[in-house]
Amino acid sequence: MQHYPCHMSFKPIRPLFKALLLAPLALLLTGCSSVSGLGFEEGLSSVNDISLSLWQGAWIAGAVVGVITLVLILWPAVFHRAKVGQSEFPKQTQYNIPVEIAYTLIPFVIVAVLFYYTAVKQTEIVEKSSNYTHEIKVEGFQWSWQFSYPEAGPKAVATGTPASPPTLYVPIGQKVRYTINSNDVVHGFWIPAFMIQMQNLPGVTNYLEFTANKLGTYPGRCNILCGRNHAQMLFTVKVVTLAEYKAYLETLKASQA
Ligand SMILES: [Cu+2]
Repeated sequence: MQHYPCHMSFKPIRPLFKALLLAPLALLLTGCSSVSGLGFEEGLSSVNDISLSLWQGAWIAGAVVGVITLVLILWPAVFHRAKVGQSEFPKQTQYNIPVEIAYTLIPFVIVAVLFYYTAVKQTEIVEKSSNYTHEIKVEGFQWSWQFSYPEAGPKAVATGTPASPPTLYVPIGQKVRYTINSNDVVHGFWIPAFMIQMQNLPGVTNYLEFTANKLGTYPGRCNILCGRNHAQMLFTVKVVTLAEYKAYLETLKASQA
């Protein structure tokens, strides 16, 4: 058996190695305390509030897996380098059943945990209630959107075109049920800031209920590739006060008369 003076040759590397290990950890810890949303804006909609802990948990889980993976990569690279003057090929370990079971099971457990929490939050987000106060119909078509407000009668309809994208008016603090469908192909009703997306399917009606909690204007998109002019399926979401919302519905009705 050959003896290598490890403690002699690796001393200068250790501080660097420690720094490499601590840097991502420090970044993670400072990130957690200063930006609790980790890039996720809190309080914009009821959906943001539901999925915030999922978002944070996924980041923390990703960071833990990332740090462990980094250590596993750096450890052999630093401590198991070819020694000076070493000529023999290192011992090879193959078909190690416990190790193979471990690296099959661990990713499975990670996916299962993420899946479980995602399913719990998704169930909460898509839950249908009877206590919503407004209903808005969202119809996707090639290549724009039609928003209808049945509470103001059949004339309260805003139809967009690619040249003139429509605006979806939403009353602040009010639970709205969105009735989502399509009259041609599959589209995707997506408001990135609100963390919501639901497919518009021809022949199927989907429902989504949420409350917008902050006044403002937010971009809306189609996020299903639906044809040549998919990129033009833009819309704007305007969160307004209840009085402004009602006034808007009246002007909408008047403009259709
Ligand atoms: Cu589309």
